[in-house]
Amino acid sequence: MTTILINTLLLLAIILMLSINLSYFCGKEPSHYAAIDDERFSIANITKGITTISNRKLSPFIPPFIPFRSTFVASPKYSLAACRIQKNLSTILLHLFCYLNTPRKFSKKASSLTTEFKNHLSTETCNTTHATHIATNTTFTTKLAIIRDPVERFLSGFVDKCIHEAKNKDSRCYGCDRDLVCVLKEQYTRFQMIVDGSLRSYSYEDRHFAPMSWFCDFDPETIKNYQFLYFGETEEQQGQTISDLMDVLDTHGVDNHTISHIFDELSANRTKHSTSGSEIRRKMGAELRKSKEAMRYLYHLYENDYRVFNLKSPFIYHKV
Ligand SMILES: *[C@@H]1O[C@H](CO)[C@@H](O)[C@H](O)[C@H]1NC(C)=O
Ligand SMILES: *[C@@H]1O[C@H](CO)[C@@H](O)[C@H](O)[C@H]1NC(C)=O
Ligand SMILES: *[C@@H]1O[C@H](CO)[C@@H](O)[C@H](O)[C@H]1NC(C)=O
Ligand SMILES: *[C@@H]1O[C@H](CO)[C@@H](O)[C@H](O)[C@H]1NC(C)=O
Ligand SMILES: *[C@@H]1O[C@H](CO)[C@@H](O)[C@H](O)[C@H]1NC(C)=O
Ligand SMILES: *[C@@H]1O[C@H](CO)[C@@H](O)[C@H](O)[C@H]1NC(C)=O
Ligand SMILES: CC(=O)N[C@H]1CO[C@H](CO)[C@@H](O)[C@@H]1O
Repeated sequence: MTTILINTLLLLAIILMLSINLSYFCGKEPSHYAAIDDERFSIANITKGITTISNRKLSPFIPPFIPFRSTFVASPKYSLAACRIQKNLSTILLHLFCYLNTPRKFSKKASSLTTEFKNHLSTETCNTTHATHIATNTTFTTKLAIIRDPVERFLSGFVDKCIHEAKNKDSRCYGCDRDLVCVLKEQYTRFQMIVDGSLRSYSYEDRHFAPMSWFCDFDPETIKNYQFLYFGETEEQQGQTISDLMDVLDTHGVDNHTISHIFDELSANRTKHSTSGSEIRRKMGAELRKSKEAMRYLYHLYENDYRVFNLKSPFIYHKV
């Protein structure tokens, strides 16, 4: 009898959650999130009770820590390694680590860490820069991962894959043709299938939209071995990430000359690394905020990422 009661309560709670009016970016400042007004009514507080007692099948949230193939780079010399989560930044990380692993003698010309750099790096050095499963490898005293706001990450991926790349490839983003809800819905279904083991082959889109907590061999234990750098959306935040990264290099004995070179490269080309300033990005962001359905999918897809990485969730619970 108590089981029935608990189940009924659970159902009610879930229905209540589904009817939560989500809003996003309520503030006037588009690059900042509106904070959760009242802690007591925070989604974290409400869902905490539910997710701990309900089984996975009942929860509409995509769970964290599903193992997903990841790539890593390492510089054993500096006892430093990193997990590459996001495509764009991951290219930079690869080049940066190649640069660290390349003997100091190489020419000034071969200095650009972003686009041209890779043409000058030795393939051999870059090959050995790749690593596997760093999370528990004690060779590296610091394991880095760069994380980004989950909704911003989705938006950036959407603009990049589902708008720009889809221009030359109709099948891109499941043929959704710029439709946010269509992509989110498809992705939500696919991730649910991945979670319950019924989907075996992953799409290009899966890799870009999967929750960050699925990467890097993260689990509740290994995640503690990582040092996180946060990649924000504003110039200032991105500048901060770069300085944080330089501090890490400094701590690991990278010489000043190399650090200042890397710093100049990353700083000069910083704005190119993100699409946060683009017109289309703003337009899609506005469209996203207006769509309740899109917001609900985002909430179910990424709320766990906000929790796992201790990021301020943009989803607001409104008292009803
Ligand atoms: C949802 O919340 C927003 C912001 O408070 C409000 O403008 C909108 O009317 C609400 N929608 C519903 C259906 O309650
Ligand atoms: C959750 O709600 C309870 C009861 O209202 C409150 O005491 C607690 O501080 C809240 N915790 C968080 C994390 O908001
Ligand atoms: C980096 O920025 C500098 C200065 O704007 C530019 O000259 C250089 O070509 C850029 N490098 C890359 C790889 O984009
Ligand atoms: C680097 O790796 C690629 C792909 O794995 C391989 O084809 C190539 O031969 C390697 N080059 C060197 C110099 O090891
Ligand atoms: C740790 O990483 C180093 C360098 O990449 C590698 O040689 C070693 O085999 C790794 N150790 C384990 C236990 O994976
Ligand atoms: C390198 O930087 C550190 C701290 O910024 C400074 O104390 C040191 O003198 C610098 N070394 C050289 C060789 O410039
Ligand atoms: C360094 C790098 O790969 N930058 C890319 C980031 O993504 C934008 C948008 O697709 C590209 O234009 C940049 O080249």
